[in-house]
Amino acid sequence: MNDAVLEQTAVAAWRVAQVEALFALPFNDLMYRAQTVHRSHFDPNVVQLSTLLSIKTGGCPEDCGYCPQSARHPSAVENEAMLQVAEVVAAAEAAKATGATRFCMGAAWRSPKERDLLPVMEMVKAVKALGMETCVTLGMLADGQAEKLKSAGLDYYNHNLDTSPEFYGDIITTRDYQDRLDTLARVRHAGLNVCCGGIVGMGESRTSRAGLIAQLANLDPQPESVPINMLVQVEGTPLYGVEELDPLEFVRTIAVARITMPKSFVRLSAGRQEMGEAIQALCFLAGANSIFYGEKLLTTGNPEATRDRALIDKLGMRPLA
Ligand code: SAM
Ligand code: DTB
Ligand code: SF4
Repeated sequence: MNDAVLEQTAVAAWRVAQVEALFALPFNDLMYRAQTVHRSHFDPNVVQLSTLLSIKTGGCPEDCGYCPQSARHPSAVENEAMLQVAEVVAAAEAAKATGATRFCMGAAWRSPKERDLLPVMEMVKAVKALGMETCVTLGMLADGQAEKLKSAGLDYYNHNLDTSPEFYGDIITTRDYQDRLDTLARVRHAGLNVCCGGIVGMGESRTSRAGLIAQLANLDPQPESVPINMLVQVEGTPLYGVEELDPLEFVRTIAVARITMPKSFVRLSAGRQEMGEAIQALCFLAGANSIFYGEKLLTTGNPEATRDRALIDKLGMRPLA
């Protein structure tokens, strides 16, 4: 593939074939390109730290094939009540004390009910008052809800496209791709920062991974934050036992996200606990510059903060202040 085909201007949309061509580059060439792009927009030795908290766990009516919180899967996690604002503030204070700059609150909802929005707004306000960036992920939003969250002090809304439009129906049947794009448009319209990414390792093809990246890169403007999750296989979910993705293909996905979304924070997200330090280091070299930090994601494990600090140190990197 010659360079002209791989070149991309700011205005033209990424075609899936162009993104596939990036995936197909020799590994060293791909890493070099990703690192070059990365260095023209970011300090390559700085990593942003976001801590997650599940503010409403389990009992979700959706059927996402990867998710342990769907009530439709046999060994789903317990359906719990929403946390109290004071519990959330305590967790955010602890996250801030360990060095996180952003606090992300997730709820296992298809979409938030109006009556649920008030306590979430209180949480956002209280976390913001600690001097942290705030993010929530609550499912699909109706008109006006993003504006309410914005008025409470919300900085980011996370809503993932998860996979390519073509593979999507194999993973989720209870909402469609357009529903997700509509929520992302509402988030953008309200003046919030967009956090939008996906999951790989769900048995998708490389073309599907390229399709996901093309969708993300063609959002206009591009998302400020792009979480790339490696599927965490949870027993009892439909995707448990799916063939595992080669870790180097995960690194390639990070590199392609970096090249196509040069100014976005690309987050090396779920799946780090199952990854060695060497693969994580390659992800940073490929242009990842954010991680989830703290021993838990939403319901599954994540490396201990002390281990992550040791890794960041070992690589001569430093957390974004
Ligand atoms: N319920 C809301 C929704 O789906 O929009 C918000 C929370 S949901 C758990 C947020 C994201 O977590 C999903 O879009 C998916 O990308 C990711 N996720 C969930 N389970 C995962 C798993 N087992 N492995 C990797 N990522 C996962
Ligand atoms: C995202 O892309 N990944 C996070 C966050 N956004 C909300 C969630 C990962 C969840 C992993 C499975 C779990 O812990 O339940
Ligand atoms: Fe529900 Fe979100 Fe899990 Fe899907 S990913 S089952 S919407 S909590």
